[in-house]
Amino acid sequence: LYPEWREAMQKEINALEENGTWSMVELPEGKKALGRTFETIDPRRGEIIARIAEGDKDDVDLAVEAAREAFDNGPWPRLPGCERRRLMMKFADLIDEHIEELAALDTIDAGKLFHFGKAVDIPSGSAIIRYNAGAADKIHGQTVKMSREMQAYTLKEPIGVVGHITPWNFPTQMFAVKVGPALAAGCTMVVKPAEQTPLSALYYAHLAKLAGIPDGVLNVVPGFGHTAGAALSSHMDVDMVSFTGSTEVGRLVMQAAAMSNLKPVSLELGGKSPVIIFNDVDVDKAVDIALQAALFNKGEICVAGSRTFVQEGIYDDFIRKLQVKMKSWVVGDPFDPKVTQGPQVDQKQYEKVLSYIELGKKEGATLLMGGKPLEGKGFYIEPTIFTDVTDDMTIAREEIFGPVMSILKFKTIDEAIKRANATKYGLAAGIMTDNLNIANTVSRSLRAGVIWINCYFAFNVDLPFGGFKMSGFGKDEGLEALDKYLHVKSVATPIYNSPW
Ligand code: TXE
Repeated sequence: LYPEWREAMQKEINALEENGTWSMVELPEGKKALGRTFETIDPRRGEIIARIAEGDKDDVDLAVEAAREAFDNGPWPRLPGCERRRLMMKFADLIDEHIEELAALDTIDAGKLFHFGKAVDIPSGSAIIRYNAGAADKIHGQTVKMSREMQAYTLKEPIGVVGHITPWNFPTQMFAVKVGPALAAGCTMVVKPAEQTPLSALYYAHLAKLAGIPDGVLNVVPGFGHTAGAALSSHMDVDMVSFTGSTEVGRLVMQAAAMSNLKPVSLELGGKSPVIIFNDVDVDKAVDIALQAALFNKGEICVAGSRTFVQEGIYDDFIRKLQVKMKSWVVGDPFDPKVTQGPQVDQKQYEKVLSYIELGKKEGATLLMGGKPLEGKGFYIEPTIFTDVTDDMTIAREEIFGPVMSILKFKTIDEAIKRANATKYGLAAGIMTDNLNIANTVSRSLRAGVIWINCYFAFNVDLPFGGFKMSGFGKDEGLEALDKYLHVKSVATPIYNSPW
């Protein structure tokens, strides 16, 4: 870690110890914390960073109780929107003031690139909070003239107590895209961060409190999925669940919601996104984009461009240029600014990725480069590129969630569309061509929630994000995300002696 950062953290820890305010939660009388903890691991060395309080069903019950009370009787849903906006803006400002600490927490907890975190992850988190803060006082219904004798209007009301279950690959953005719109809508909430990366979520809760967001509005319960996560999704007093994670667990969350109080759910799940590169492109540029699409964030991103379709006319040139480009790809400690790829998040994901690499070799794909773990401590894997991949191979069908690029050759536009769509997922897709007709035809033909033409990862707070098919439903980001946390109520009333 950077010495200045360590010093600042130490000061903060000393102050907390002196004030005796280590526990930020005052438990109601008669309730006792269970005192169980779990370890969070630094993937750079596989060593323990800290022991975290392990929330279980009882803790989720307490947090939901607090959120319920804050929703039913507290100020948050009743504040004028501009007041919620003011407090959320303060929250966003505090995030910006703590960029360094937050980026460092996500680096030691998730193995993410520190400099990228400082420049992009954390500022985009505060931008998401700010965007939603700006919407907090612009939540409107409609007026409807039903007939000459009847008129009606709609009210948009906060949906209630929300459960947010988040994954570990983007601890900050996942927290912000869920909490931001729910806060703006006037909801209260319980966040269950991924057990691999609970640190920054706890820090965000601390900053929200400093910003003046009232007690009970934003609760964070770290813990495991099958206990704390399951308790949240099956809770009778939670009015909605917003989940990001694997398709398998998304199904469990939906099932729990259906079997409890039929709460609505939004699911942002896995993907197997295609990047389709046509003959007419600038190959150097295409290599840059396709490489980032497949390997960015060590492949731990739901929209990873993990199937690279290259048209036969440029195939050989593409492979040659890719090999040259890979020489500047550096795997190592994510605090080092020269490094482009850090370690996988934990032992489980590390082993999962290595087993997919073995499957790729066994099923007949050509290993162009990489394929091995790095020697020494930590969950580092060489960036791995397979060529001659065919659609039926496991590496072309299943989400690997690691630094593995699979290259597939195609001949015609129709063939590319058909093969790109031949997946149970539908999250994102990349198209690279200078031909407008091809770009338009292919973008309309792909069954995916996000299409990037001549770019990749073009996220924006104002652009709805979410998948089709088994990649889930419901949007994070954009004003669509706010709508998820609002009920629409229709109010009708007769009108007498209307002239019209
Ligand atoms: O995901 P889980 P895991 C994919 C990716 C990855 C695989 C497994 O392919 O390799 O999923 O990762 C909580 N009820 N994605 O096992 O288990 C869990 O505690 C309620 C894609 O880490 O889905 C965590 O907070 N909650 C994805 C969250 O679900 C439960 C990002 C996600 O963990 C639960 C992450 C249960 N029964 C993984 N079980 C994306 N879309 O970006 C677990 N959880």
